[in-house]
Amino acid sequence: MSPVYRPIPITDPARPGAAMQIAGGAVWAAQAEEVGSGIVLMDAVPAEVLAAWARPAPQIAGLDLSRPAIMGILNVTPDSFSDGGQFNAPDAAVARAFEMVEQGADILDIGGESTRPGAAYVDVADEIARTAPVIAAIRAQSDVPISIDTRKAAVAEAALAAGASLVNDVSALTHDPDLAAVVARAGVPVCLMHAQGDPKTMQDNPQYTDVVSNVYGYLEERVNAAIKAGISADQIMVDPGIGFGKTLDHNLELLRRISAFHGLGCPILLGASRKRFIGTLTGTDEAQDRVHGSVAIAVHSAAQGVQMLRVHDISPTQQALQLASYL
Ligand code: HH2
Repeated sequence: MSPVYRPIPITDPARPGAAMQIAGGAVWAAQAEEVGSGIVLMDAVPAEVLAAWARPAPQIAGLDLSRPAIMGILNVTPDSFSDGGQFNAPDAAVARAFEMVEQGADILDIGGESTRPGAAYVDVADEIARTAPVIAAIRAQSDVPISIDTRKAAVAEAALAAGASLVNDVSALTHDPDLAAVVARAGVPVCLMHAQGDPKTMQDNPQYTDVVSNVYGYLEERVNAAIKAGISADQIMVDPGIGFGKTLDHNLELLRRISAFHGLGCPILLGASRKRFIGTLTGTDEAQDRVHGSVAIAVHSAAQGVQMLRVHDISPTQQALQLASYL
């Protein structure tokens, strides 16, 4: 396993003259960490990693990622862990979509299959019937970017035909062998997320030698596979997959060291909103009661240079990020 390096983020207005700007955003670095070893000088970081850190983030679905974008979650499912059953009637889903845009969502992520731990598999036809009409209805009234959260080629194809602009695959193009070609042909961006195991079994006993290095290595391999399948390198986002085959300690370690993923040269997307680890740490059993903890993670992530935050609660996240951006 080759070493993984991480820019140690600086957001302080006083920064060393030699500091480098990370991915064209608000975060800088003058020192690095070799994950698992300790702090090293920038000179010790391989040139290709430094080049990846320095490269400004590309636009994704027309969004400027020099500041973190807010991706609003819309689950049109009966069983999602935090909002399941609330928005599965098409009218309620469309109304919720416009409410999120009004509150400051830059992009909407629409999913028709829950991937929460233990979730059941959803038939392709059902998943299309849940998602495509909602996407078409939003697109008929707005040009807001729309992401389809699916692992399946046929669902992505129907969503793209209905007006979706990005494919968000929690299996990083490993679940359905046809999905990479659909993304490549459409020329749309894709988010590749790390998961250990299938939703049904992933929380059974997740294990890593070093979680940051292992997740990094997996995403590096998946980025290369996506490029090989014809997907443009500047249209790929990466996501460490908080809660997908991870213990509390794994999640925390990934969040603390998330700036490591800038080394992949792709914008970073993070989905931590209302997840179980926030409940475990704060004693909040109900997902709806985890808003403040979710906002704290969003502000922390922005300070690590994360470019897109997938969240349920748009207004509080938007207000917190806006304030942080002035400081
Ligand atoms: N998390 C969930 C679903 N999709 N996509 C990305 N890229 N990153 C994530 O962390 C992520 C994701 C699970 O959360 P949610 O959609 O709120 O619930 P459910 O899967 O139960 O529908």
